[in-house]
Amino acid sequence: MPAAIPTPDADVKLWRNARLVTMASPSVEPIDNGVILTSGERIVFAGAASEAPDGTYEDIDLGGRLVTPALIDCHTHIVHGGNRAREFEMRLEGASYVDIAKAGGGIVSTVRATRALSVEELVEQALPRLDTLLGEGVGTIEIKSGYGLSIEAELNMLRAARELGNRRAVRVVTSYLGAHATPEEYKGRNAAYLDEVVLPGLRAAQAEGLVDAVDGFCEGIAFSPEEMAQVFDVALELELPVKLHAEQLSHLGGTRLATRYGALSADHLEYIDDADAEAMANAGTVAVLLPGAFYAIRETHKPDVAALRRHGVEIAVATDCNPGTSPLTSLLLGMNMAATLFGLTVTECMAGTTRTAAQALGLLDETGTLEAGKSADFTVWNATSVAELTYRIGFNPLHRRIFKGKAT
Ligand code: DI6
Ligand code: FE
Repeated sequence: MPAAIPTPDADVKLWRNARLVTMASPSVEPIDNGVILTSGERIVFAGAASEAPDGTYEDIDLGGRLVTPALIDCHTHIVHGGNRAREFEMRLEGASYVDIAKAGGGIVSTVRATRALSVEELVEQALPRLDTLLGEGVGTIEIKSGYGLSIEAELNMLRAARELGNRRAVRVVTSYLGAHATPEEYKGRNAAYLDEVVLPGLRAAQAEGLVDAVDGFCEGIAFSPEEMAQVFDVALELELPVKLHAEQLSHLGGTRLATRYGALSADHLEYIDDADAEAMANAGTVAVLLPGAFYAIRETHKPDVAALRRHGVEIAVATDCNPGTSPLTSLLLGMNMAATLFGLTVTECMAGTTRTAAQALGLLDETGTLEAGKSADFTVWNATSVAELTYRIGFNPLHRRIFKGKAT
C-alpha cells in the first residue's frame, strides 16, 4: 500500500496544464489538462484537473507539456574505475567478449582500476555518468558493486554508491555483486573466493547498511547456479531480496534458480526458454532487458519477448551502464534499443523505465507511478506523446525533472 495521503500543508503546489501519463494504468494515453497536487515530497492527487481537490495553492503552469513519472534506471554499474576502450577495439578486430575475459581482460581489468581508487575518487568518477542520466529525467537509480572483488574494495564501491545519493537529488538503491567474477588472486578457486570474500563481504556490507539487494553473474565465465545458491542462501538469512544476471551468453539455469528465491528480477535473459518465462511469471520476477549489452557485444540471440508476454512477465528496461559490455549512459537510448532491437512496444518501454523498473527494485509503493501517497518524482518533457521519448535516437527532450516535489 502507498504511504498515507498527506493532508495539504503550507508546502502545497499545483502543477497544472499537463498532458499527464501517470503509469498507474496500462495506458500511456495522456490525460489532457492533467494536474499533480503535491504536499512537500508527496503526491496528494494526480489526474484530471476537474477531479482535483479544491483549494488555493502555489500554481505552476507546465505549458501543456507531456508529464510522466521520473525515469528509473534499475540496473547499472556506474561506480567503477577506468575504461575498457582498448577491449572495444579488440572486439572490432574480431575478439569475442568471452575470449577477452578468458585472456584476463573484461571485468578483472576494471577490478585493477577500481581497487586503485578511494571512495571519494570512485564518487568523482561516477558523478559525470550519474549527472548524464539525471539530465534525461532519471529520479531513481540502482547501483551495483562487483568491481572490487575483495571485501574492502566491495564495501568502498557501495559506500561510493550511497554517497552519490547524498550528492545529488536522486534515489539510490544498491546491489551487492561480489559474485560478479573471480579475481586473479583466486583464479580457478571459486569456492575459496565465495567462502573468504563474497559471503563475509556480504555480511560486512549488510552490517554497515550498504546493501538493498544481492546480485550475481550466473554464467560459464562466472558462477554456476549451485555457487549462486550459496550466495542467495546468505541473502535469505539476512532477509535481503535477490536479483541475477542470468542467461546472458548461454542457458545455464540461472533464471530458474533466481525464481526459486523469489528474485525481484532476472536480468539480460537473451537465452531464456519458455519454462524460464513461466517460472518468472509464477514467482513475480521482473524480466530486466539490457539492450545496450546485446548491442555492444554484438550478441545475435534475442530474449524471447513473446514468451515473456505469453506468460504475463513484467518487463523492465535499463542501461546496464558498465565499462565493458554496456558503456551506455542514456536510458532514453536504451528505450529506443529495446524497441528497435527487441521489438518492445512504446508502452512496454515507458512502463519498463517507470512502473516495472520500480517493481524490479521493490520500490513500487514509493515511486514508478504518479499516485496519491507516492513520492513526487516526475518529469516534464518538451513533447506531447510517450512515443516521442522512445523514437528519437540521441535526442533529450527533457524540460524539467521534479524529485520529491522539488524542481531540480
Ligand atoms: N554481465 C555484463 O554484461 C556485465 N556484467 C555482467 O554480469 C559485464 C561487466 C563488464 O564487462 O565489466
Ligand atoms: Fe550488469
